[in-house]
Amino acid sequence: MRVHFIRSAFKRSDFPPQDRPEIAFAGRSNSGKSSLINTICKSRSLARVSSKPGKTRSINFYDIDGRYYFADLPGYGFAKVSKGMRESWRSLIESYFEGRDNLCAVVLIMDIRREPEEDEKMLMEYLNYHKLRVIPVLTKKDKVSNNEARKRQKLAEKFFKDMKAQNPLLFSSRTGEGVKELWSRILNSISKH
Ligand SMILES: Nc1nc2c(ncn2[C@@H]2O[C@H](COP(=O)(O)OP(=O)(O)OP(=O)(O)O)[C@@H](O)[C@H]2O)c(=O)[nH]1
Ligand SMILES: [Mg+2]
Repeated sequence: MRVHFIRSAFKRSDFPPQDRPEIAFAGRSNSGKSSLINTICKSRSLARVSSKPGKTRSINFYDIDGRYYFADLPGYGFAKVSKGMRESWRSLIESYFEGRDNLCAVVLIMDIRREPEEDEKMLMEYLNYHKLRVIPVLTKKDKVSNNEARKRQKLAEKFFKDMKAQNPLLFSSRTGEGVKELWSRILNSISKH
């Protein structure tokens, strides 16, 4: 697979043309979005993995094999950032979701150790309103025991069922668990778009 970084977008006019299927990756800051993109692209350094959460302020676009775009969205849910920062996040995200017709699915990434919260609920309602397909992923599975993972998965299943979304899949960027299943869901959403 040939993958490369295209650009960081801070406004609509920076977005690439809508000439191919696109998949977006959304989730709380520090949930593991960039790591997941690197893992499924078999690249160590395609997407910048942050040591400081909430650093990504732009939408980062990647070219996947000249066939698709991946969009790494800035993380949400940063209690520590200013209101001004939150507003600029909101306006960038809204300008992205409103009218991105080539967008086939949004991979919603959650740290398996966290329960879905108000932020996830709001994002899900927003995505449902825009009739966007959601692929929920519980990542960092290697951080918990299998027992704990099952417990977390059950909780998340209920949440996503209530939100009329697919069942979440278990993933780990450390072990590669879930990579095949995620690709199959991504390709499925592209073929159905
Ligand atoms: N053990 C483990 N650590 C992970 C996994 N995925 C991500 N991490 C770690 O979690 C931290 C955050 O990962 P990122 O991929 O930068 O998260 P992000 O969602 O892109 O963060 P922002 O861009 O700041 O919103 C890093 O220290 C990663 O090494 C995983 O599956 N397992
Ligand atoms: Mg990131």
